[in-house]
Amino acid sequence: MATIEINFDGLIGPMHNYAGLSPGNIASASNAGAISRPREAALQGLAKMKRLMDRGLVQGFFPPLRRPGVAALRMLGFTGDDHAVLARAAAEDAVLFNNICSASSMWAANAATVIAGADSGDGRVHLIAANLASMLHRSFEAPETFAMLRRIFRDDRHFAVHPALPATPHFSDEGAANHMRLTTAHGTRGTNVFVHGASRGSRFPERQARRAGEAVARLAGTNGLHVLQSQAAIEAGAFHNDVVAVANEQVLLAHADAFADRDALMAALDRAVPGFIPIEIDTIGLDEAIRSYLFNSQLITLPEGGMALILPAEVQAEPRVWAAVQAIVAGNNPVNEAIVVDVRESMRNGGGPACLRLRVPVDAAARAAIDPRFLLDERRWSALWRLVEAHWPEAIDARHLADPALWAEVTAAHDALDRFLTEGD
Ligand code: SUG
Repeated sequence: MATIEINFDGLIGPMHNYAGLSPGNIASASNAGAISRPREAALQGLAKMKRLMDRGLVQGFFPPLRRPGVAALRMLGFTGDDHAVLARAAAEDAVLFNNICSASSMWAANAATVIAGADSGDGRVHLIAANLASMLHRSFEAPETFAMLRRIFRDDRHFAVHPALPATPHFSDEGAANHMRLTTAHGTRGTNVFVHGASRGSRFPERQARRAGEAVARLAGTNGLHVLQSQAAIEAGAFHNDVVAVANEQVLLAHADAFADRDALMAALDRAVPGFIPIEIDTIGLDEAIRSYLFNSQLITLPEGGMALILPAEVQAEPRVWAAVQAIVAGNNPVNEAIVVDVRESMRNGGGPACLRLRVPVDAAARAAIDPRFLLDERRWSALWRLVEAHWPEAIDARHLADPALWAEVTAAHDALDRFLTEGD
């Protein structure tokens, strides 16, 4: 079997809510305090996974990290039973409490950076957990994500799972959302592009440090291009590069203003990637790109050949964006299909189809070494669907996260998922 790419989607957790925790992420800020619908959110995510499975792609999933994050609160000195820990934190530090309630691990593109075996120094697939140091709520994910990745990719002959880099602004790392791989085929040696920000007096935080990409490349034993994101993109709300660019095999689809030095990047990729196909879009503004999340689509290779874009439904609401999609699909390039999915609940927190998944390229032996409980077939997908329908809360009011009845409901949902996962042990 040739090397394929498996998408691992974050199953949207039962605590999914809109607390407005991410400055610079315009959707998150503008929906602060809104009512979320965790059950619908998770079902939307599962429906997206099924669309890819139905096209013959291998699909995996990451279970949501447990929230509210009692473990994080214990590390910060809160004691007692779980209820006491949560009650005290809610009473003493409402801001901290909201942060440990975020279901943000759903955005699996931020879980880790993945370096393909064909590019790494030792032939193994390297996964470097992201520290997510720039946002408090996301920083709590790192140690738990590392443990989860170790569990799923535990076979050291095929995978090397690294803990997160030091959690300081110098190494601020948001994972695969700021990494692109260009190559002639998934199994062929490729060129890794690490995109970063820089302190430029932007009104929004620059969430990825150059040193993080450099350290990730060293850890995986690979080289790469380190590319500065344009300030205009960050100012427009592109808090991650994957909001303005996506790559797959030899194709780079990007907004024309995504990078600080577009010419240098295009020239370097032209030299490095045989058959490089840039698709640059300059017919829409950065604002339209960010409202619609056109570039936060998944660009996938179809088993029968050719590529498809998995786009959020919001692209259809913007006539110029939808026209751009039609032009891409009709153009002289491998992208010949547009598949529109509804992930509105995640979109309202700034997470489109691409944010929800981590791409892991594997050959046959590495694929066989993955813990099969985290790979989906029809039966396991249906079981997850039923589990979500039975246990995920219907709605959460972000102003009432400190309600013990909600903690109990969400804990029961996590327990049900844990039982499902340990059945195979
Ligand atoms: O880190 N939103 C996430 C969205 C992440 C999207 N991922 C990618 N672009 N790959 C973030 O800003 C919002 C949570 C809140 O506001 O409650 C949030 O964390």
